[in-house]
Amino acid sequence: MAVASHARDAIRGLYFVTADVPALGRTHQGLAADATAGGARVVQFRHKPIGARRLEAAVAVRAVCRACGVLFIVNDDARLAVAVGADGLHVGQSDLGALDEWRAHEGGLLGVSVSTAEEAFTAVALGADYLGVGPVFATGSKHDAAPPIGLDGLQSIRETTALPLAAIGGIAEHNAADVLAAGADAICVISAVSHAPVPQVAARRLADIAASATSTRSAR
Ligand code: TZP
Ligand code: MG
Repeated sequence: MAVASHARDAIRGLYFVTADVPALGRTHQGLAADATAGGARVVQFRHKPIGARRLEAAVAVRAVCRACGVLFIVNDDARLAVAVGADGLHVGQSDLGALDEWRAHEGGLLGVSVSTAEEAFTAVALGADYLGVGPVFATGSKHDAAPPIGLDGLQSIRETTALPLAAIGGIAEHNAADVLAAGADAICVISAVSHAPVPQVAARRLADIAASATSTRSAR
């Protein structure tokens, strides 16, 4: 099966990007378990500090994903993605150097973060299987995030490509339907789940919003 058609099927609904929140006693693994129990279809392991605990946490998140058949993606680090047998690698604009190492890993998905139509064209040319688009709204979860592109920015990228789009940045229950209506295939969140009073409930609500947007779209 072509990777692109695999991605079309895989990158939709709720896409959870992991975090650990020590102040709330929340770990990558625990939050991945909550998100998938709530209906997340994709989990991306994202942990910036490099060290032994990173590998340990990645392996634990992989176990959660494997147990429920959810797609497991690793952020930034192609070597880690290969080492833990990830289904995909997700890279930002500053991590495109990781691609050669990942390409050797046949059949794995490649996601690339983009904020503009130009970056989207380049990512498509580089062989991306899906695009992470954002930040759509202001976010407190990424200190070096680009300025928000808004729903208009998302829509303009939607017009450039048929690749699946995973929208990210400040997405939560109150704006998720608008993001999906603007053309996102998946809603990608960190804090809307990781900082929610009950992460599993928050994930379920977001997954339900995505499911009803998808069924409205296919009924048209
Ligand atoms: N890339 C663009 S915005 C962002 C990343 C990783 C952070 C999204 O986090 P949140 O809490 O869902 O706004
Ligand atoms: Mg990155």
